[in-house]
This record gives sequence, C-alpha cells and structure tokens, in this order.
Amino acid sequence: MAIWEEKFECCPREELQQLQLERLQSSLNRAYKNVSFYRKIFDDKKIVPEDISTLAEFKNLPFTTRQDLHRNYPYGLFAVPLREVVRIHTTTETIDTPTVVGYTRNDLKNWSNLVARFLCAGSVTHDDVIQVSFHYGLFTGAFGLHAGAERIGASVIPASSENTEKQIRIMQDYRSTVLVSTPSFALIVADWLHKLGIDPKTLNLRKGLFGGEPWSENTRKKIEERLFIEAFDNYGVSELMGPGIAGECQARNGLHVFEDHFLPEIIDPQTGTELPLGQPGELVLTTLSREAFPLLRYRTGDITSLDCAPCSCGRTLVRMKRLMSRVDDIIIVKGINVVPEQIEKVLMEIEGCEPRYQIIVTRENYRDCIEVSVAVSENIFFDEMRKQKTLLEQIRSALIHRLGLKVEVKLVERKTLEENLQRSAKVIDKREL
Ligand code: DLL
Repeated sequence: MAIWEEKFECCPREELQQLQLERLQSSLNRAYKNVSFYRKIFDDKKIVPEDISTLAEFKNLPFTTRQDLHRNYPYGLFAVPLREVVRIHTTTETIDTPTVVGYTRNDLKNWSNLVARFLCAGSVTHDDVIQVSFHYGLFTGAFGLHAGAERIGASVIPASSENTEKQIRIMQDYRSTVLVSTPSFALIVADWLHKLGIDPKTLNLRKGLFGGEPWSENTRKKIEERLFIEAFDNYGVSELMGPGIAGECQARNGLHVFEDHFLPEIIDPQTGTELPLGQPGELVLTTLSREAFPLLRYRTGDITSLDCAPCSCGRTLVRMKRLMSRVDDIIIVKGINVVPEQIEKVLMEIEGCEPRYQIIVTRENYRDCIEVSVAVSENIFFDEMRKQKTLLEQIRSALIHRLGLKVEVKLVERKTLEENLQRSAKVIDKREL
C-alpha cells in the first residue's frame, strides 16, 4: 500500500519525538514573538521559549480554550501580518463571533499534504474521480479536501452542497469513484438512490472518505452495504487547520494522528492532568508547523484515547480511537457545531420567551432534526392561539437565521420545562450514530 510521506509517517518514534521537540521550539518562538496573548502567558510565568527544552516543561503551560479564541476575535491570535495570510476560514460554531483562522502559503501547502496523506492511506490515487460534497465557503472541509485531492493528482469535482438528486446525477454522469462528505450525507445518498430506483452497483463509486461529525462502526457498515464502497474516517478541527489532523489507514483500527504537525495529549477534562497512554480523556493539540495561527495546548473538547502499538500498515504515528463524544454540550449537525448558548442568546432577545429551553436532537431517514422546547410565561401560554403561533414563528425564524439550520420549536409552560429539566439533560441527543 502506498504511503504519501513515508519519511514522516513511518519515522522511528525516537526520531519523531526529536522532530516534534524541534518544531515545538519554533512554534513556541513564533507564538511568543508575534502573539501578545501568548507573550503574556510567558511573561506572567517569567519564562521565555528557550526555557522549555522538554515536553514535561512544555506541559506546564496553560491550555488555550475556545473562549480564548473568541476573546481575540477576529485577528488577535494571528502570528503573521495580514499581507502574509493567503486564506481565511472560520469555524462552524453557531455563535456570533466564530473563530477566524488564517493560513500562509506554507500552511496551505502543509494542509494539502496532510489531506493527501489520509487520502493515500485510504488507497485513493490519481486515477480517482473525487466528488467533494462539502459546502464550499468559510467552512474548512471542502477547500481542505479539495486541495488534498488535487495534490494527489485525482480529478476533483467540487459538487459542494448541491441537492442530493443533482449529486447523484453528477456521480452517474461524471463517474465519481470517491465520495467525500459527512457520513450522514452518504446515507442520504443511499436513501435517494433507493427512492429513484437506481442500483448503487451501476455507479462507479468504490470509496468514501467521511468526517466532520461523529459516526459509529454500525454506520460504517450501513454505508458500505448500501453503497457498495469502502468507508474511511478522517478527523479535523477548523481552529487547528480543518481536515487533515488524523485519518484511517487500510487497517481501519483507529485514526493515525499526524504527530509531526500536531502534538497530541490526553487530559482529564475535569482536572486538566495528563492521563496515561491508552486512557480516554479530552484531546489537546498543539500545532507544530502552523505559521499564521499557532495554537498551544488547544482543548478540542473531543473525547478519545491514543494507541502507540505498531500498526499493520507500517505507519508509526499514534492512532486515536474514533470519536463518539465531547466534554461540552456542543451538538454536531450536518458537520455544523451547534453551541447551545447561542440558542439561549437568541431567546433572550425575543420578548415573551425566557432563556430556559431543552434541545432534543433526533435522526429520521438519516436527516438530523433539532427541536427546541422553549419556556414561555403563563399568560402567553394560555393566551389566544394566534399570539402563540406568532411567537413560535418568531422564535423559529430567529433560530434558523442565526444557526443556519432547520429547527422545530415547541412552546411549553415554564413549570413543565423545569420538570423536564429536572428529569433529563438540557441537551438530549437521541440520534443513533
Ligand atoms: O469538522 C473539519 C472537518 C471537515 C473534518 C471535514 C473532517 C472532514 P469543525 O467544524 O471545526 O471542523 O468541527 C470540528 O467536529 O472537534 C469533532 O467534535 C467533530 N469531528 C470532526 N471530524 C470528526 C470525525 C471540521 N471524523 C469538530 N469523527 C471536532 C467525529 C468529528 N467527530
């Protein structure tokens, strides 16, 4: 099986650790010299980057959190002047001030190379026709995968978020061999093929590279059986780069983390202490090569564990277990990270409703549905139907507008909602992923 960058992907671990330390030094220097947020952290500790010569010393630095990124909106954490930034993306969080992420020319080069690594690990080659069915826009997914696919020399179709029927037509007519999307979209395609009476075997599809949202082995099985393809998982976080942080190989027994570019740690999300190798905890990542937007000890919020055991593919890079949960109550719907506080904020702006709510996420025919039960004061609840309907519509359209997703709204009496919240959580995810 081909390996895109054997020198790094199969590097003996001692050599890899040495390379990580060297790159870490330059990341620390870049952050210290150019980002006032990080300079303050060093100054407060009365140290300079040169004082950090081991990983243990590095792990004394505080974590960087999502809140730190928000406080520095939009360009506060950029480590290069804007004239050196050649691309800007943002995170998908449904909040008013998403994180703005910059890339230098070198960052883009590394990005496409890392995406090429996991495409190659999934046996995608220059002979493939790759249909990228992620939305092209501020989101990192489409552009990241697109560039990686071009890098390996495949024929790339930027199908973007065209409707499913059109995506299928493209698949048929342009003879796509690889589908790149969220796993839930793959199942929607399977459903539409069935609805349209098209036999998936008549397509040329042979592989699917899926990521951007949690999915299980069971979902993989369903996708493979219904589309007659081999499905691979890949992981990324927009703040750190986008797709291209980790990806599965043919062994499909965990995702190889591209450790020469991202230094992983697993911590106890409550105490912040590092956990022994193999134990599940929150994934913390440090960028080792990012020029425009270096992040030190960034808390991803994702729960996983790391496995250093040798892999049958020959790669020496550590493998992370596929992700199924987060430490926070962010819900990922169609690859978009829905932040519950944003719902609260929208409700606070609407007269007549209270910032008390419960979110229920369901999946029907592979389409996710968010239902928000909102507490309203008694006089509104018992008011005439017309007024209730107007309020409901007002909340619904405000949420759709701010979240960019379809939302169903239910008005409930405050007392009922309080009782529900005592019995169950604020966010209930009923999806079978
Ligand atoms: O989802 C980047 C991406 C795009 C990755 C396309 C892969 C393919 P964000 O929108 O910032 O970036 O969301 C990042 O999504 O912290 C995880 O919680 C979740 N996530 C991403 N990939 C996976 C995956 C992109 N393969 C957040 N399995 C992360 C489970 C995933 N969760």
